[in-house]
Formats: sequence, C-alpha cells, structure tokens
Amino acid sequence: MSMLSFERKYRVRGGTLLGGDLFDFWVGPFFVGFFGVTTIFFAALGTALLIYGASLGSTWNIWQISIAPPDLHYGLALAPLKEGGIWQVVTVCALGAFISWALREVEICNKLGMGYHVPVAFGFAIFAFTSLNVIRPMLLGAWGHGFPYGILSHLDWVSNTGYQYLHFHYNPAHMLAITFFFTTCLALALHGSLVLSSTNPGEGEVVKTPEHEDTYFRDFVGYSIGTLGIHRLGLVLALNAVFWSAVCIILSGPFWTRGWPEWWNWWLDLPIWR
Ligand code: UQ1
Repeated sequence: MSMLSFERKYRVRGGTLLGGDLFDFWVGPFFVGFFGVTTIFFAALGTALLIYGASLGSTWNIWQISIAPPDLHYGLALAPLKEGGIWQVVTVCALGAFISWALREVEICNKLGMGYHVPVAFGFAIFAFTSLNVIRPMLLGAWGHGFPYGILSHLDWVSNTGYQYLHFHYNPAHMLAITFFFTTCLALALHGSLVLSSTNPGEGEVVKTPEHEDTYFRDFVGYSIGTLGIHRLGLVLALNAVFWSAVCIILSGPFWTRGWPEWWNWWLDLPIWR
C-alpha cells in the first residue's frame, strides 16, 4: 500500500477517548480502538437480528424483506420480538453502531491532530436517522411511527408519510432541504469538474495550479471563493441539506398535523388584505 511510509509517522499511540491503550492498535490498514470493537458488536448483532427477522417473514426477495416497527397500540413500550421488538433492538444496534463509528472518527482525529469536522458532519447524518426513528416517534407517542427496515418498504413509508400531509413539497423546511441538496450537487459538480479540468490539461501539457482555478471563476462569474472556501461552502451546504431534512420531518405530525399546502394560509390571513 503506497501510503504506508507516510502513515508510519502518524500511527501514534494515544488520543483514545475510552479504553486507554487496550484497543489502541490497527488490523491491517484499520484502526480498531474501543469504538471499533463496539461498532463491530452492534453492527453484527443488528445484522443478525435483521436476518432472523427476515427468516420469520414471507420472502427472501432482497427488495421485499421488511422488518416493521411495532403496531401503534404498543405506544412507546417494548414490544415482543416478533411484533416489532426486533425493529426496536435493531434501532438500538443501529444507533450504537453509528455513534461508535463517530467516536472512532474522533479518536482518529486526535491521533492525526486534525479538527473534528468529519465526526461532526457524520453527526448530522446520525441526527437525521434519530429524527425519523427516535425523536419523531417519541413526540408522536408510538414507535410505530418509525420507518420499517426494508428496501422497498422504507420507500413506501416515505411516500405514505408524504401523502399524509397532502403535498409534502409545500413543507417550508422540506423546500429548504431540497434547495440545499440541489445546491450541494451544483457546488460539487463545479468543484469536481474544475479540479479535473486543471489536473488533466491534455496530453503533454503541465498540470495547472490553483491560481488557474481562481482565474477561471473570476473570468467566468467575477468571483472565486478559493480552494479552502469551496470546501467550506460544500460542507455548509451539505450539512444544511441534512439538517433541514430532519427539521421538515420533525415538524410533520408533532407540530403540524394538517396538509402542508394549508400551512401557507398564514399568507392569506395576514391583516394587510383586510
Ligand atoms: C471557486 O471559486 C474555487 O476556487 C478556486 C474552487 O476551488 C477549487 C472551486 O472548486 C469552485 C467551484 C469555485 C467557484 C465557486 C463559487 C461560489 C463562485
């Protein structure tokens, strides 16, 4: 592996949050750590439970397998394993694995003397999952409001939940989230294409510098955000996309129960029309 000579210098002891030196080692290219062990534990247990749940179901068709949350009448109680309990334990395993993964990222940041941008960014993704299957179900009073673990079934859940609010595109937080997703795509398309164009100038030509990249955008739109700036912009756009997605689903149900188009009546209800 070509990076090994560089990595040797950074494969340093310490920086762990828990377990001290006990799990402070690598397996091949992978850092283990206490949270590497807990990630494997939760991921293995969760996967085994999903396979057990699938074995109780009526199909092995990968698209159709679904592990459903408990019926609404169980509220926020624990349900029997075969009646949504598997979903509940899998949800705990998923959170255990996701949070372990984030903390393992923190330990690696510590070793390398880096900022915590990567685990913080991943934390937004964990927040999105938590919004759907923990925060919103708790606010609504039943685990049955979570989405099922299945490829097609979770898509059906998204569709049904959307139509429950008549037209989800009128949800203002959903509008913001979509706009951030699209703008993230635009920014990465501009950035990826700019970097490739300057590093692939053509047969026999020298690779171009960041000054060429700045100049391209100054010529093109009169402004260059810079090589560090474009990555800051990309991160801010991507995190906002995830954040507003979480907000838009938490609003739906706990804070707004009618159709989203109706929410816009606040505009027609402004006293200025009277
Ligand atoms: C940009 O200005 C820039 O700085 C040189 C980059 O860095 C390599 C980029 O990737 C992009 C896409 C831009 C242009 C971005 C804006 C907001 C004008």
